[in-house]
Amino acid sequence: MDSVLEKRSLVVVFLFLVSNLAQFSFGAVHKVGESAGWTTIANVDYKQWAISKSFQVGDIIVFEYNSQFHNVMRVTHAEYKSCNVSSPITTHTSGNDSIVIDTNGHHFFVCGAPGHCQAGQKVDINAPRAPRVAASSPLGSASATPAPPLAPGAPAPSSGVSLSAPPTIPFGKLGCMLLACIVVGLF
Ligand SMILES: *[C@@H]1O[C@H](CO)[C@@H](O)[C@H](O)[C@H]1NC(C)=O
Ligand SMILES: *[C@@H]1O[C@H](CO)[C@@H](O)[C@H](O)[C@H]1NC(C)=O
Ligand SMILES: [Cu+2]
Repeated sequence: MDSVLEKRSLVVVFLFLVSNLAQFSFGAVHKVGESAGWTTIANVDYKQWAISKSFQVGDIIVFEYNSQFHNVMRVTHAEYKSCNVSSPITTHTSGNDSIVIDTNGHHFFVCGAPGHCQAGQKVDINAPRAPRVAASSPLGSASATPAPPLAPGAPAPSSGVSLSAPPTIPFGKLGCMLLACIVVGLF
């Protein structure tokens, strides 16, 4: 009896730790345009690139480019849409700019060189409030569906937990509640 309970609580503690590690892990680094970088000559579809990524607060966006020809300007949504670079929020010109995504929501970047934004050198970095479940790995979204809720007292699942996809926050809360139940049950 005791050992079953112990095993179960160990599993729950483990899952709880994993879910929290995933939540508070260090920010991922995303290089805009991958090897092509931030440019107009490679015909990079920055919209498609951004859609294929999962951005979160704390992530680092790297713009790598030839600073003789390009720059990076953070602009408003309206300015992004109209490629208006007359009053950017911030301007980066190093040629190797690391920008930390420090808030949820959309972050709009364009190149300020004449005609470049119109030619498609613009990117919308969206860090949604709830972390996207879609896997960012090239292997595809193997487990895009969230785990079904656990019935109270049901044994914790020993399989079906994918380490490639970060656990969702409700799962962490559920793990927390289960942990509390088991701790209370032990004493
Ligand atoms: C560009 O944006 C600035 C500041 O938002 C605004 O004053 C200006 O009218 C805009 N220009 C165009 C052509 O929309
Ligand atoms: C840009 O900076 C990163 C580190 O921040 C470095 O690893 C990379 O080599 C740099 N790239 C260039 C072209 O300097
Ligand atoms: Cu440019």
